[in-house]
Parts: sequence; C-alpha cells; structure tokens
Amino acid sequence: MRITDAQVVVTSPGRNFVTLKVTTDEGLTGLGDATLNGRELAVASYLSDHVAPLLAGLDPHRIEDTWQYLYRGAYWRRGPVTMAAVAAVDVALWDIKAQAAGLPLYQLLGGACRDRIATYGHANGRDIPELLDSVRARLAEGYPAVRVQTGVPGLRAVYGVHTTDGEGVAVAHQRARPLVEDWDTEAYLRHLPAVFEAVRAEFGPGLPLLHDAHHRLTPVQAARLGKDLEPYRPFWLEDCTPAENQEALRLVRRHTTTPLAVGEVFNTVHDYRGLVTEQLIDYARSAVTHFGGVTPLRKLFDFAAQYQVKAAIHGPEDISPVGMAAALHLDLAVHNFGIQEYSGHTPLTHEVFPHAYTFSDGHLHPGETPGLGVRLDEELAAAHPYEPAYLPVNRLQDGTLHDW
Ligand code: GCO
Ligand code: MG
Repeated sequence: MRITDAQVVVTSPGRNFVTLKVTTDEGLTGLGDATLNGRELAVASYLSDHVAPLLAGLDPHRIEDTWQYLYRGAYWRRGPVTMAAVAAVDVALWDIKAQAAGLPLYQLLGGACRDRIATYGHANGRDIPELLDSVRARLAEGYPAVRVQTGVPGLRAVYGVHTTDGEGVAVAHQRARPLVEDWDTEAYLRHLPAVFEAVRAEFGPGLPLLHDAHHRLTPVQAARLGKDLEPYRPFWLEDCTPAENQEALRLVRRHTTTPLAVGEVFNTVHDYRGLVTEQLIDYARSAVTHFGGVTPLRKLFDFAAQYQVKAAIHGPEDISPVGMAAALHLDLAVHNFGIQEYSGHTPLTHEVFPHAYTFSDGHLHPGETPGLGVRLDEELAAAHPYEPAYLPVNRLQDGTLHDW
C-alpha cells in the first residue's frame, strides 16, 4: 500500500479544527487531528507546505519510521506546531493500519485493559451557588468526577467561566484579538479553600474533585494552595505553576500531598523526564494531538507507569473528535490509565465528524469500528470555514501581563 495524497481541512463548526486526511492507493483514508488553539493556520501550513509533499509514495504501514523521518528529519525538533503536525500524520497512519487490519485501533495497541473510560466534566460558576448548580448538572449527566472552577470576588473574569460580551454571547474564543481578563493571585488563594469547603459540604467526601490553576502560581503559592486544599482531598491540582520549569514542582511536592497533574502544553517525553523519575507528579496530561501522536504518547505512558504516574489525556473542546477518538483507543489499552477529561463538542461538530465513540453514564468508549472510528463530512466542513479566534490573555490589576 502507498500514500497517494494528504490534504489539510480547516473547519469551524463553532470553533476551529485542523484535520489531516491521508489517502492511499488501496482506497483507505486516515484522519489525524492537528488543532492548535489560536495558532491553527501555522500547523495547517506546516502540514500542507512541508509535510504533505513528503508523504506521497510512502508505505502507510511504516508508522514508527515515518514518525522518526518527520521528527529527526526536520532537524528542528519539538515545539507545539511541529508536534501537532507530526501527531496528525501519526494518528492518520494508525487509522489506516487499523482499518487495513479490520480492527478498532485499541486492539493494535494491546487490546482493552478495562471495559469503559471514566471521565471528568467541567463545573464552572461565577460564584459558589452557581458552581454548585453546575456540579449538580454534571452529576445529572452522569460524570463520575468534576473539575471545579469559580469566579473570585473582586475580579471581572476568571478562567473556566464563560465570559460574555454583555449581550450573553460567549466571546472568549471568538475574537479577532484576544479578550483581556483580570487576575489577583492572593484573592484567588484566599477564596479557593472556601469553594472546596462548600462543594464538599454539598456533595460529600466521595466525589472526585479536580481543580486547574492554569499555570498562574509561583512555587511557594502553589505549595500553600496544595496544603490548604488537603482537608478536602482533591483528586488533583492541575498546572499549578508555569509549565516550563520542572524544578518548581520539587518545592511544591515537598510541602503537600495534594496530587499534581501537568502536561497539556508539553510536547515530548523530555518535558516530563525529571518530573517522572523524581516522582514529582501523579498524572501526565498531554493530548495525543499536541504530543506527536499515539506512538510517542504510548511510550510516555509506559515510561511513566514504572513510576506509578498515571495517564490523564487532555480533552477540552479544542481537541477535535479525531483527537478525542485517538485518546480513547489509548485510554482503553494502557494499564496505567487515570482519568479522561471530556467536555463534549457542539452538535454541529459531532455532525462534521461522525464518530463511533460513545459517552454514556459518565464513561466513554471508542467503539468497535475498524480504525479510529471517525469520519469527516467534507461538505459540511467546507460550509463552516476558518474564523480568526484567540485564547484570552490575562493581566494583573496594575496591567502587568500574567499567565493565562
Ligand atoms: C483544560 C485546559 C483547557 C485549555 C485549552 C487551551 O484543562 O482543559 O486548561 O481548557 O485552556 O485547551 O486551548
Ligand atoms: Mg488545564
């Protein structure tokens, strides 16, 4: 079998997604997700200008070799644009291989290690009562675990809360320029334990509760937060410090037994090396889409397993159903599975990407369709073309730019 063509499709059924479609001379086509939120066209160009011309004529079965060819062969390694592009090729080739074998992808990864995939959903509220309502809504949808994010008194906007333009329209992801949010770390640190206290008082000790600090704290602030949350037994504290500095987590770890999760902005195993071998984290949260594909993420999870670090694949709405399906096949097949983030997609997105995976009773399953089990409705995709959109930025109250 030979690759005959590779096309990039950028579509915006509510938000932008970048999809690679690889075609073979035997009529099989494979899909890969290359969505990099807010920088989509850079990856689309990387793929169509620099990668697609190299793929024609290659044997799609040679996944590892093609991965090395694109990673080592570019000379310029790592980085989110490169690794999202490499990921799309890797996933599309796994899709083709599994279709050729007539098996769902998870079977080629060693087969199922569990019957279904436990998820966590997002509960957001401008204040505590609104957050409690949101938790109730997630529980009614069946989610077995919930991430809790809430507004901080005195701040206009807080990460995790839908921001509106005053007329009730969500604008955070649909602006020609980034929305500017505001932030005050001390106010946040004072408020969050009360949020956990209220959620525990309402829902009891058994509900797994997660929280995302979104890279906003210094190591000593993160250590204090970890300690302050200990009485409420969080499932994890996510991205407590900016992700580039692995050493920061050493200080955090020394002071708290609150479990730590990182990785959504990591691209390779090298970002994790010290964190895993020193056992500074409990969950590795990279997405298939931003980590170079199924091939390297599987290697990371097998490495992490030796240190009892668990897999918790990043699954926000900016991972397309193609990237989500790839995550689910891996989730089913790795032994050290922790939890899967799942916020779902708009109904239109589900139509653009018809898929075999299912969500019921708070659990996902990739389905039994050969390959990834996702297709692309190209006509519908074309009817919803790219729209410029950025993630928000964050400023302190004196105007200093802060991590978002
Ligand atoms: C999460 C995330 C996301 C990111 C988003 C950026 O834990 O799901 O932090 O919501 O902000 O993926 O594009
Ligand atoms: Mg996060």
